Amino acid sequence: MSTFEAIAAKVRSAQRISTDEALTLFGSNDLLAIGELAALANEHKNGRNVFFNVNRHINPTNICVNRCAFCAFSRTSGEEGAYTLALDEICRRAGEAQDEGATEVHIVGGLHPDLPFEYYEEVLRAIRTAAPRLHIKAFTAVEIDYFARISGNSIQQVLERLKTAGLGSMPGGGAEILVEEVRQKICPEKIPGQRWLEIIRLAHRDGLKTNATMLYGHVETHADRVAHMDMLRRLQDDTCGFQAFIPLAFQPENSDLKLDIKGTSGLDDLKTLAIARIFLDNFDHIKAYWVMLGEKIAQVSLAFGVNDLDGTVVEEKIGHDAGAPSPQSLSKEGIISLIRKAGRIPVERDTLYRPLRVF
Ligand code: V47
Ligand code: SF4
Repeated sequence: MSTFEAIAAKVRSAQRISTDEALTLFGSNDLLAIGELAALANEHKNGRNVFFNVNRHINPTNICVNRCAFCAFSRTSGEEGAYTLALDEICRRAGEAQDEGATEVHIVGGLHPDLPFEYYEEVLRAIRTAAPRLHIKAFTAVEIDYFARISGNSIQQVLERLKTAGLGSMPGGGAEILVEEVRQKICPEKIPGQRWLEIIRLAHRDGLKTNATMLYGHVETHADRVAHMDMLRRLQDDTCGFQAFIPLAFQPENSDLKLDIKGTSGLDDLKTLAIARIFLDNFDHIKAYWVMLGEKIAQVSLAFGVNDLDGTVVEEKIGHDAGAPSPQSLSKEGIISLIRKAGRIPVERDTLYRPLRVF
């Protein structure tokens, strides 16, 4: 196995590290040394700029047939707290976001047992009419697979129809940990990891950019995290369609995964973000999602290889239903100040990472 010094030499000369080497980094407790390497890898790509965008999350329904064990957001139809937003309400929220300066809506929801595929096309069309300036980033690979099943369409047909209705790109959810043994424990009803990768490959081939997430801090091992990132790195070598990698720290409250844990540690969060920056040499952006990390760790992560902060959000349900202690939203000024105080340059971007304004 490589020593830390051998790995450091590779990172300094911009060479790719192996899965074994990533595991060595996970086994090390020298967080600052790992962070320094990640910061270097990031500086090569992004200098001192840190991206953020102004967006709003809308979750049209929390009714979901999958009921993943880690998910505190989903409900069964008829259960207390189950909801489905009316199209008018979705449009109202999108319009409000546009008026307040957002450039993106982020739309994901449960796999509803009764709504037809046409409903989701309607959602996109209605947003496009109500808020034509917003980029619509919507639907995970898990939802796309479900739409294909309920409509009898192929994945390609579903993607084409959604693009026609206004889909601009896709978020990175549903990946969880792509290793099958882990999925069997945390989300047995969800599509297999290989299917997630297949759908993302088709989306990339179709010209859609996507993100990739990793839900960590539950039953998975370090080897599982590395295997997950390796699958993403291989796909990215083929397609170049991923924009950002977003590690999601597991929030344990109200979830059916009865683990004796209080959530991830700050050390694990920073180490995971830093190793992701080092290992995923073909990803341009590593995004800290402050909703799951908390504002303070998100800010510190900017010295550990992270170059993208998500976002202003406004209202978030998935993490907060699971007990995330972070606030519901961060103002644009709040994000700018957080980046500035970390000694970096805040750059507002659009969904496709075109700079809109340097602060
Ligand atoms: O897929 C569910 C995760 C994801 C919990 O692409 C949980 O820009 C932690 O994917 N604790 C949805 N995480 C959110 C998501 C996302 C968020 C921000 C930006 C982007 C992007 C994507 O939330 C799900 C699942 O992995 N999740 N429950 C929980 N208890
Ligand atoms: Fe449904 Fe997604 Fe929650 Fe799983 S994570 S139960 S698919 S909403």
